[in-house]
Amino acid sequence: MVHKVQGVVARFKGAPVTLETILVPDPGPGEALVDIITSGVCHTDLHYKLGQISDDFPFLLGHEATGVVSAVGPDVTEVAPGDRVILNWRAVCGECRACRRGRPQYCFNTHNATQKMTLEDGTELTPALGIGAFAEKTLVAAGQCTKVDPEADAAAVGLLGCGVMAGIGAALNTGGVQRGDSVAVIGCGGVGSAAIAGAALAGATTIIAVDINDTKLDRALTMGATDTVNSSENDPVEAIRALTGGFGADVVIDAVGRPETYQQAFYARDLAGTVVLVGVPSPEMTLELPLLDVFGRGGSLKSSWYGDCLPSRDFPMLVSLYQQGRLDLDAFVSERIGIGQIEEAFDKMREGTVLRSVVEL
Ligand code: PAD
Ligand code: ZN
Repeated sequence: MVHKVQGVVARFKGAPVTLETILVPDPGPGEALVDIITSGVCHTDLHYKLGQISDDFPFLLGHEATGVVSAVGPDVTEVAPGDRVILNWRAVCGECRACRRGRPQYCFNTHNATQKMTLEDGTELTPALGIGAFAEKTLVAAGQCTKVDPEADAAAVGLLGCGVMAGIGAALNTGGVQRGDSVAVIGCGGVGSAAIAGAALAGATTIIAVDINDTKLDRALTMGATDTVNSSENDPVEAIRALTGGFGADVVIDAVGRPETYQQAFYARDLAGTVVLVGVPSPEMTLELPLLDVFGRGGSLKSSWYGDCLPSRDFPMLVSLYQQGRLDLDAFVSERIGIGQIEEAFDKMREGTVLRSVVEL
């Protein structure tokens, strides 16, 4: 059976998104059909719409989602109809060279549903990050579903499906933030704020929030930041050094992903410190650094795919911390909107007035 539902589609590069009827097939082998409850609006959705990720239009947008499994393919055992799940975009294969070496968080062969969702005229859709959750139903690989406690607020925990997990994981998993560390986070949107919350969770004692927007900086203080720097007014490298005894931070997280913010992160860390790039650059961006500085400053330069998370390990743990009141996921939900309000949500994201708009289906 094919399900006819409403979904938010980006048809052409830069064109406003449109609400379309889409066709979603029943799950085949290895697949799960999910009724979406909530889906957050992430900057990555905007990157897709602007053609900054690929040219595989039309895209079915949305990927930070909580849902309920409504049907599964014949061989699926990990989830069952009725399960409350958070969707993830890195279902591990278990067989690639990373998985075989016991590092499934780096899986080099993550997969999505095999069958395609389409427009009514048969045009195949490319689901954002292999999910496509601004839709009443979506089809994913069963491994993209992680079962969580249905009592937890869907809008809040669904954000673990992308931006919030990427940020927390950038601090905890990729950055390896330790008790007593100093941490600076450049860019305090959904991802950067989550990195701040992650650094606080790990016991960092100095957490410096850097942004060009004072509203974001004020909010960062409520997420665990101890200091703020408006980098449109002050040199962030000097400011971070001044706040860390003249040395720089142990871990600097770039949650913007531009050559200039990466360069700030590179020079704002202490000797032997760590830089984590979690913001996603666009294809035309390049970086030039003196190689002697790369050598002389030591430490490590890391990129963070999805916070190097393992959804089966990290989602239930973070949901539990949320339910215990130790991780304030509610603070990331700035507003709850309808499926027809994605363009307004993109505008608010650009203006910097929201951390996350969350669509309720
Ligand atoms: P957002 O738009 O909510 O936040 C971006 C923040 O950066 C805003 O607060 C801006 O004010 C701030 N900013 C912009 N330019 C600068 C600058 N030059 N200096 C300092 N601050 C600046 O986006 P988001 O938090 O949803 O996403 C941030 C990035 O992370 C984006 O590139 C997104 O695609 C990426 C991302 N990566 C992963 C991953 O797995 N690596 C996952 C999810 C999102
Ligand atoms: Zn995202």
